[in-house]
Amino acid sequence: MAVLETIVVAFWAMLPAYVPNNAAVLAGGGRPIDGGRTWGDKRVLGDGKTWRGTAAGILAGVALAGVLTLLADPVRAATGIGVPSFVPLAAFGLAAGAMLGDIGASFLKRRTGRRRGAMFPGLDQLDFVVVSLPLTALLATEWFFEVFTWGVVAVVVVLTPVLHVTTNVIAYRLGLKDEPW
Ligand code: CTP
Ligand code: MG
Ligand code: K
Repeated sequence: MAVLETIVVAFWAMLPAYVPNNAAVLAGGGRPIDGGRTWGDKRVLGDGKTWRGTAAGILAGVALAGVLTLLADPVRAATGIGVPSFVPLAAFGLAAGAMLGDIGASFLKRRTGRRRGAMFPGLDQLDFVVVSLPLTALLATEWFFEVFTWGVVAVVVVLTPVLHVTTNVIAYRLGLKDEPW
């Protein structure tokens, strides 16, 4: 695969994992997942991880995978780039894995004494990749290894932090997010 094609495929394949975080920011609020519970003197997850945000994030990711699946054939025909369609378990694995990774990151942040909204460079940018890819490999194994070649994975690891930083700065400037990370 040519470099440009690999980049397009990686971005397309990861969109259902990228969008849940942004949807959660827009939809978040209401009851926190940890119900306000603490472990030791610190919250388990904190007020930044809510049921509503998580559900909206997963739904948005799965819905986007559905739209991309409808678009895959026409885009392939028009551009010759082998963008993938999504089987249902892949869509769910990418979206739910992204939310799960973000929740896991909050757990680690609270354990390490970071308050809600504090930054954790590296983890903030890659938490959702670290869980969404293995979960998808588990749930939709055949699909995963067909789409996520080593080249695609390498692009994802480089591209994701760049996109994450860019979208969060934009969301912050628009007043949608409290911090630019
Ligand atoms: N959000 C949510 N549910 C999620 C993830 C995010 O409701 N599962 C919403 C919350 O309103 C949250 C905002 O999106 O404050 C920004 O998300 P994020 O940066 O992940 O959370 P933080 O507030 O920074 O909290 P933490 O320090 O735990 O990451
Ligand atoms: Mg944050
Ligand atoms: K986060």
